[in-house]
This record gives sequence, C-alpha cells and structure tokens, in this order.
Amino acid sequence: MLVPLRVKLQVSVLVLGMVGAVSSVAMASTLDLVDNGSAANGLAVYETEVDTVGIKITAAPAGAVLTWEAGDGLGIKSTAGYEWDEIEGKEILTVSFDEPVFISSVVLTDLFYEKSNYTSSWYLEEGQYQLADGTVGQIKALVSQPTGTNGMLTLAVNTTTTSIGFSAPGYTDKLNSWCGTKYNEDNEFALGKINFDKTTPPSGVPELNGRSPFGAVGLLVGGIFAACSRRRKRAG
Ligand SMILES: [Ca+2]
Ligand SMILES: [Ca+2]
Ligand SMILES: [Ca+2]
Repeated sequence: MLVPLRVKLQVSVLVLGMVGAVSSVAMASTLDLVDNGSAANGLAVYETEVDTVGIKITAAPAGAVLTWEAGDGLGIKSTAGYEWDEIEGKEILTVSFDEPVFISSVVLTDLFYEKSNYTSSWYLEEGQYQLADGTVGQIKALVSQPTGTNGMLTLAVNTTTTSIGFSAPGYTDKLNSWCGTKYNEDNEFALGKINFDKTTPPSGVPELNGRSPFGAVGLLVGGIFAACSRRRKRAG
C-alpha cells in the first residue's frame, strides 16, 4: 500500500521526537567527586545536587570528616582509621539521595593489588558497599590495579536505592595458604564517582491516563495515531 509522503514525514518526525524524549529521561548522571569533591574536604556532612537530585554525603563514626584528594575523590579522616584519604576500619562513607535513583556503577580509587608491609605476600584490597535495604555488595581490586596506578575500579551495582554506604576492613590478619605463615593486609579505598539515573520523570511532566508519558510504546502508538488523525481531517 502506498503511504502518502506527508504521513511518512509526520510519523518520522514523531518517532524521532519520541527517541529524543526517551533518551533524555534515560540520560545518565554522575556524582563526580574526583573533579568536583573538593568542597567536601574537612566536613562531616556535605550536601550537593546533581541534575536536580539532592545528595548528602556523610562521614562516620562521630568526629570523622570527609577528605578530598585530587585524582582520587573522597576518603575519611578519623581517629578510628589510619589513612587520611581513604575509608577503612570503622569508617563509613554514606551517600544519600533525596529520591530513589538507579545506580549503574561506582568508581573506586586507591583500591590496589599490593604487597603486604611485613611479608612478600601480595593481595587484592577489598571492601563492601551497603544499600538502603541492607543489601551488601563486595568490593575487590583486580590484578590490573597495582600500586603505581591510582587503583581505579568501575564496579557495576545496577540497583535502585536511596543510599549507598562504603566501608573496608582496614588492617586484616591473613594466613598464607601456600606456606602457612601469617601476614598483614591493609584494606582501604576512596570513592571517585557514582553513575546513576533518575527513576522518576522530571517534575511538571503530565501523566497520561495515569501512566508516564515516557513509555516508548505509548509514544509510538500515540504518535502514529495523531499523524493519521490529522491526515484524516485534512482528507475530509
Ligand atoms: Ca581513613
Ligand atoms: Ca592498603
Ligand atoms: Ca588502598
């Protein structure tokens, strides 16, 4: 069946508009503490905003403060830890969002494949993150992150949450399974970035029949329907 050129163009424009609308909602946001975290330096609580999402970053335990280092991002300084620019021991760095966000990944730094201070044992630094619902995820360096790099790891999270907290065990005694001798690890890292997506449409966007207007299928069907309606009106 031949489709008139004008209808083809209308549908094409609407589909392109739909793709633009959907991609704008899916646009990824980044809390970049490597380049933009210096204002948090020395604070127990730092509040900021990224793409209209309010964000609060806190240092624990009591008396702890956030620290910023160029190229690495945020760590914690406290009497409970030993590295002024990393998170370890009883220190916890928590990032809270004022609305649910989908965290796709986090970028960690100073997370090394390193050698014990007291023996020749090499180990992968490790830690944990904890989401608002209590879910715990493991963090571990890769062999491709030796000391001499800045120990950067991009870790997939892929979960919707309102907060994420970071911690690392700090000094840890381990047993070398090869020779049976004890050695000491010091596990700690810094927070570089959090990549996330908003999960709610921007305020002021109307709902259509109780559904978000950003559903791709709804937009496609609605667009074609609108184009055909205008075509029929002109034909009549
Ligand atoms: Ca520390
Ligand atoms: Ca270490
Ligand atoms: Ca470290």
